[in-house]
Formats: sequence, structure tokens, C-alpha cells
Amino acid sequence: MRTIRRHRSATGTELLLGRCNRLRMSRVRMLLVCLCGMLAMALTLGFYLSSNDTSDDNDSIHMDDNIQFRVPDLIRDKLTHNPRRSTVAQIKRLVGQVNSGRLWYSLLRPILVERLPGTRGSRRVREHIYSHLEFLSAGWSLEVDSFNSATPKGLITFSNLLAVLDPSAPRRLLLACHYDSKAMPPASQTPDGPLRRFLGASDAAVPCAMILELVTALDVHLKVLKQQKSQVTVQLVFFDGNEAFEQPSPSDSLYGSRYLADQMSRTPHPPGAEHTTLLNALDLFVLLDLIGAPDPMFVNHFDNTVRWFDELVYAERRLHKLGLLSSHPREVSYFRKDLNLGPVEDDHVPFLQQGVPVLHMITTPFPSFMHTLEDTMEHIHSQTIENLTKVLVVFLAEYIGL
Ligand code: 1BN
Ligand code: ZN
Repeated sequence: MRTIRRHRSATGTELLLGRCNRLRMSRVRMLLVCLCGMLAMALTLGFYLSSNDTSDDNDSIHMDDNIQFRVPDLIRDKLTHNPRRSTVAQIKRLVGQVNSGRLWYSLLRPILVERLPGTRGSRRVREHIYSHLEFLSAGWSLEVDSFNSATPKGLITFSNLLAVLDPSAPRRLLLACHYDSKAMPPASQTPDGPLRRFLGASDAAVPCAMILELVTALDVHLKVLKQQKSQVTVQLVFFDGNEAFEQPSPSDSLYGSRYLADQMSRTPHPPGAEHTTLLNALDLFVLLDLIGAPDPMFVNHFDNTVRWFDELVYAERRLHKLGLLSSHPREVSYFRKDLNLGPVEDDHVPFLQQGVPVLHMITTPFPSFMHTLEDTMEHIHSQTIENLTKVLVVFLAEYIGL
């Protein structure tokens, strides 16, 4: 009450001063509000910029952000990429998922038919691979890419089967094999004997089945990798037309890989990119071929990817020491650094010629039954392919950081 009275009796000057004070107070309040607004804007801007910052945390880069890539950055990223080391418990858990029964009966058996390009056998094998990948929970994007090519046997339709875990990821680790079988000359048949067909178990039905088993064993992990929008994803390629119809030559062999390398070199990645293509997105091209005979040897073929060959050596050694490989007498049996061999012609060549880093997992010397009717299930050593699949499980899991 007293306060009211005092107000009532205030002089003109006091009233003026009071008004001025109130005015000052409201200005201070306005200033504070402005400052708070500016602070909020600065914080929002800072958060936005840091979430789009590509300098240190590459895991945040993704094509959904519509970022254009630079070739030097992609090269730097692939050269500096390091595998994530698994603990013993993780290794045991990962290789425990490899199922040799599934590999042998569900995955390999349906591929062991004649599968010449453009035939019903080829289509059936393609359908088997496609439907298996479609059934997995990881959510592969699948594509059958068909094209016609002139061959010594006339125009033939070839079909590559492609699977990508996350097509929008900036970088890819590519695992490849060929699913076509070789057309054998009639002279290779036993005279008057029953007609036998070339089945190409090691060439390359087993490598295709191993890749299918690998991604099946890691299915749950790959699903998580995809959900995490990782910077490096996995691509699978099942090539058609690896084999020559006559004597292998640059124009008669590697039909599918020549076509795909050309396609990828013309496809901008990310879509709309001006400087980068799907080929630039390839960290490493891993090719499996001629696998399945007992006691195989694999040598390193390329200096620029020797550190990835070393990873295979290291995975084999760790699995051996943990007692996780069977019929595997020595710590280092398969991946041999003590031997040297020149490069071998195969589906990696068109990619190598375009500068893609290659890891060629091909048995050397070639199996004695290569390109004979004896390349059948009877000559395949199930423990060897199980062991090699386990090595690849560790390799893949550590490369992509599962
Ligand atoms: C591997 C399996 N190769 C053939 N069957 C290697 C090769 C491919 C060699 C094309 C020459 C040409
Ligand atoms: Zn062959």
C-alpha cells in the first residue's frame, strides 16, 4: 500500500526517471533476448557444420548428404584404411557361423551343373545365387546385368550378377568369382562312353559357393553394417563369360569382367558426380578362382596390395593357433610369402588395367584337373574350402570393421 502511495505522490522528475528506468530495463531485456537468439543460431550453425565436417570423421560421410567426392580423397582413404582387429572371442564367434554342410549341400551342389553362357544351366545357377542372396536378412541390392557380345560361336547373351549391400556408400570392397563353366571340345569326351559334362567344381563353382557362405555366415553383422551407414560397403560380383570358347585371347575370354569394368568406369558415383565413378569407389577387388583341391597354395601377385595379402597370412596363422582349422598341419600352409609368381590372366585384368587394387586368390600351381572333366566334387576337399572360408570371414569382418 505504501508503495502505491509513494508512486501516487511522485514528482514529474521522479516520474520521468521512473519511465527512463523502465525503458532501460526493457532495452536490457531486449538485448538479452537478442543475445540468446544469436547464441542459439550460432550453436545450431556450429552443430550443422560439425555434422557435415568431412575432415576427420569419415564415418559420417554418406551419399544421402549429397556430397561430391574427390578422387585424391578416395585414394587417400583406401590407402590409409586399416582393418579392425578382432579379439579371440570375436574370431571364435565369427568363424563359428561358418557352416560347411550348408556350403557343401545348399550352396555348392546347385552350381555343379553345366552353365554355359546363355543356356538354361546358366540361368538356373544365376537364379540359385539370386534367390539365396534375396533370402538373407542383410538386404542386398541385386541386379542381373545382361549384354550381348560377339564370340567365335556367334552373338551370345551373357549375364553378370551383381549384389551391393549399401549402394549409396562411398567406398566398396568387391568380392568376385565367375559362375560360367567352360565349353569343352568334343574331343575331351571319352570315346563311346557316357556323355559327361564339364562341371568346373574348382573353376569356379566352389569360389562362388564360398562367397555365398561367407555372406551367409556374416548375415546379421552385414545387416548391422548397412544400418550403420558405414563408409565402406561390400559388393559381390558373379561374372559370366570368364572362359574362352576357343583359345583364350583378349577378345575371346573375360566377357563379363571386360563389360563390367567398362560399365563401372562410365557410371558416376555418387549419381550425378562429375569426377568420380563406381571404379573409383573400389577399395579392393578380391577375386577367387580355382579353389577346392587339397593343399592349395596362394601367392601374392601385386606389390600395391601386399598388405592385404599379409592379412590373409595373419588370419590363417591366428585361426591355426586357435585350433579353428581342420586338416591344417602348419601355421602357414595356404598363403605363401616365400614363393613368387607372375600375374595370372583372369577376371581381375580389366579392373587392374583401370588402376583398381587387386587381390587375386587363385591356386598356384593350377589344380592338375583344371579344364578336364575331372574337375568335380570328388576332387574337392571339403575341409580346405571350410578353412579358406573361415580365413575370408576374418579378413572381411576386419576389413569392414564388423
Ligand atoms: C581361370 C579359370 N582361368 C580360366 N579358368 C584363367 C584364365 C581366364 C586364363 C581367361 C586365360 C584367360
Ligand atoms: Zn577355367
